[in-house]
Amino acid sequence: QILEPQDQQNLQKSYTLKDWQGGYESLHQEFDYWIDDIEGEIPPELQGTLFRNGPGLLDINGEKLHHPFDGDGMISRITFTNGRAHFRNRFVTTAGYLAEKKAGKILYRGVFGTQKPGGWLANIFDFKIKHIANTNVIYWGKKLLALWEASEPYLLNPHTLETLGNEYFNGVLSTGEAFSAHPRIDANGTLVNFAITPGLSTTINIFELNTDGEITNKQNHSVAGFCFIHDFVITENYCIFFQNPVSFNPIPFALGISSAAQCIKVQKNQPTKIIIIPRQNPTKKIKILETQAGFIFHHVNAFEVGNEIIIDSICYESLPEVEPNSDYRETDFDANSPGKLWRFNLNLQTNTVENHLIDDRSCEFPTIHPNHVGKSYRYLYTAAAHKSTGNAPLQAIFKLDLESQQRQLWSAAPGGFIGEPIFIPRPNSQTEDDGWLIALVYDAEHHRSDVVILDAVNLEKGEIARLHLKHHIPYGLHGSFTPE
Ligand code: 3ON
Ligand code: FE
Repeated sequence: QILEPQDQQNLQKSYTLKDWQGGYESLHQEFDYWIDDIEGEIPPELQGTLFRNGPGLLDINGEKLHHPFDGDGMISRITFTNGRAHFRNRFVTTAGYLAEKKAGKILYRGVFGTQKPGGWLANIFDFKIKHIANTNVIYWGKKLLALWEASEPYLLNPHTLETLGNEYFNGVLSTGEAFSAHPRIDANGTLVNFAITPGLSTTINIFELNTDGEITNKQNHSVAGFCFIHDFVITENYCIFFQNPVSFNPIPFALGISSAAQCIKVQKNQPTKIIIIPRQNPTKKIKILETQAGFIFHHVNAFEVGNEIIIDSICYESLPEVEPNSDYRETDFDANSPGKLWRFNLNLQTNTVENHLIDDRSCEFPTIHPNHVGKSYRYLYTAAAHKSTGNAPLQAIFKLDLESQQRQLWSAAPGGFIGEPIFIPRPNSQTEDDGWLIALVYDAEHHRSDVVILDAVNLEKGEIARLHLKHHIPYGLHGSFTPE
């Protein structure tokens, strides 16, 4: 058999596990400095601040966390001004973070497998989970909010990143009430978010916030069964949730044997329920359609065309189980199923769902032009594997033109590992892809992270600028850009 050059390349790995592992070291220090080690040039029109969140600590005083999603949130802030860039990072000083820092040991159970030391006896009947704030950070209504889907937001000073306390939106949220890490901002400038109240049946809460950061609308809906819903999509008229096919058995959690997330099992052959909730008219009934979709963390976007809703999402055939005795640093990428882009066409007239694979490449952390949220769109960008098939760490940025089907790839392989890219429109841009993509790249060779700025029109011409930080930033989750 004669192999194409691309196949030959695909036979070799684009990374080593050792290089990848370096990005999962804790960062203890908090920095403040102007970035002066820069290749290329920061576009002078690029003005504003990129905020990023993610687990900054992967251990507590040397005791390893079981999973990175259990790590304390650390905010990084990169401010672009007149062709220069300033870096600052601070931990979100949640009560749990401060208590564990003081004690010098793990005091709480985490959702994703971290247990208090001492085995099940030390954890049995302890339902207290550490509230962290590690998943997203948004600047909205002049407030900087660090988000984690199982609790209320943390309010931070947008300049110093000092934690100021929890945000309850003038009492609309109550103590402990959740506010997800995946808000969406619609074309009218309204921020829409949700929260899951778990149980045997689940309540989905939906919030709408005005530009002053006030909650102006709150509705809740009860749906049958347990839900693990991390993200959602909006269109002009609907909020849409994919209820992943999972079962939840709380007994091992109660007995101190495993964490809450370890009690969730994906039911591969069961359908996903697509919950369609009207936004404007709460008296209108919610509609539930079914499809086969595996497991979904993130959606790209959704929009309405006549009687159809079109939704693009990243689907996993199965989820790696976070085994109690496993070490995520030893992940066998080949043994896990990759996340792939799928399109779902929901027909609200016939109540049917069709779906098809958009691309075979392993990807995660999709992003689009902010003005196209909930509306038809042409370009999507996502972190992706270097190779076009199979599962591997995120090392590249993939651009897909949904109209022409053209694909572009910028890759940091073999020594670079990438996080979520953010699309920033160029001021006064006329076309949807006229802007920049900014991402943090962990450079294993130098054990430090770079801020990479790409031209979103053409990823393949290489980076416009690469800003070398003085240190690494552990692999993060989500972030956002504000031109202010
Ligand atoms: O659903 C129930 C209610 C609820 C809110 C039960 C529950 C305990 C699971 C729960 C809590 C969920 C939480 C706290 C989820 C937190 C998720 C998190 C911190 C991160 C998720 C990240 C997702 C992805 C896909 C990350 C991918 C990363 C890479 C590919 C590489 O770095
Ligand atoms: Fe997420």
